Amino acid sequence: MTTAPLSWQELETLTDYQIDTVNGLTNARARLRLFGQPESDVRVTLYRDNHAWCPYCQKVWLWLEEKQIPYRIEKVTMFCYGEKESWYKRKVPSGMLPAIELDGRIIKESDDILIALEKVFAPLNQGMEDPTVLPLRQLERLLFRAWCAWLCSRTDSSQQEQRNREQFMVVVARVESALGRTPSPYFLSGFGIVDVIFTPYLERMNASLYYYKGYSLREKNPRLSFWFAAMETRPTYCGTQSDFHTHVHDLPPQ
Ligand SMILES: N[C@@H](CCC(=O)N[C@@H](CS)C(=O)NCC(=O)O)C(=O)O
Repeated sequence: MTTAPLSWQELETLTDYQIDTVNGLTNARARLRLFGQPESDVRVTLYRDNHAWCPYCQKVWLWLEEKQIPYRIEKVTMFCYGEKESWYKRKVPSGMLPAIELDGRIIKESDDILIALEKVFAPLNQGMEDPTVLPLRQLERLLFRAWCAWLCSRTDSSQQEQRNREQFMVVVARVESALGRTPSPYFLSGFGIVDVIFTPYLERMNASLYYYKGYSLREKNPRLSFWFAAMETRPTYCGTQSDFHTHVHDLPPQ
C-alpha cells in the first residue's frame, strides 16, 4: 500500500512551529528586530546585501544581534546582481554596503559604523579602540590580506603559490597564538568585539581554502577549531552564518 505524501499546507496544519523574525532568534529573513521592545524604540536601520554575502555587513549585523539593539533591515542589490536601487544611491552615492541610518544620520564603512554604534549603545564587552582590541584588529586585516594573496592572485609559478601559502600559514600561526593567550575559546577573556570582527572572514576562509586549496583551516588549527565550535553555540552567529557552497561560489562574481 502506498501513502500519498502530505502537501505543505497539510503539514502546516499539523504543527504550531513558527519563526518569530521580530523577537525570536537571529534570522536572515528578518526586516525588523525588536527584542521585546516597542517599535518606537528603533533608532537604527541596517542596509545590507540581499543574500548575506557581504562580510562587512555580517560584522555589523552580528554586533546588533549580540547587543539586542532594536533595528530595521533594508536589503540592497549588489552590483554583481544588477542595478543598485536608486533610493539607496541617493543615500549612499557609491552604492557600497553596509551602511546604517542612526537617528536619521547615514554612516558608512563597517568600522566607523561599529564605532558610532558603540558611542550610542556602549561597546560589546570591549570597544573598537580599546588597546587590547587594536592589535587584534590589525592581525585580522593581516590575515585577510594573506588569504586574498593566496586565494585570489593568479600565479603561474608554483614557487609564488608556495610563498603565498607559507605567508598565510605564518599569519594563521599568529592567530592561533593570539587565541591561546586566554583559556576562553574566544580572542579575549570572553566573547566580544574581536570575535565579531574575525567572524565573517574566518567563516569565508574556512570554506574557500578548503574548496580551492584543499586546506582545512578548522581542522589544522586546534584553537581556531575551538573558536569555531564556541561560535556555533551562539544562536546569533548561527542566524548569520552562511554555508560552504555559497561562500565558495559567491567569491568569483564578487
Ligand atoms: N571598507 C568597506 C568595505 C565594504 C565593501 O567592500 N562592501 C562591498 C560588499 S562586500 C560592496 O558594497 N560592494 C558593492 C556591491 O557589490 O554592490 C567597509 O568596511 O564597510
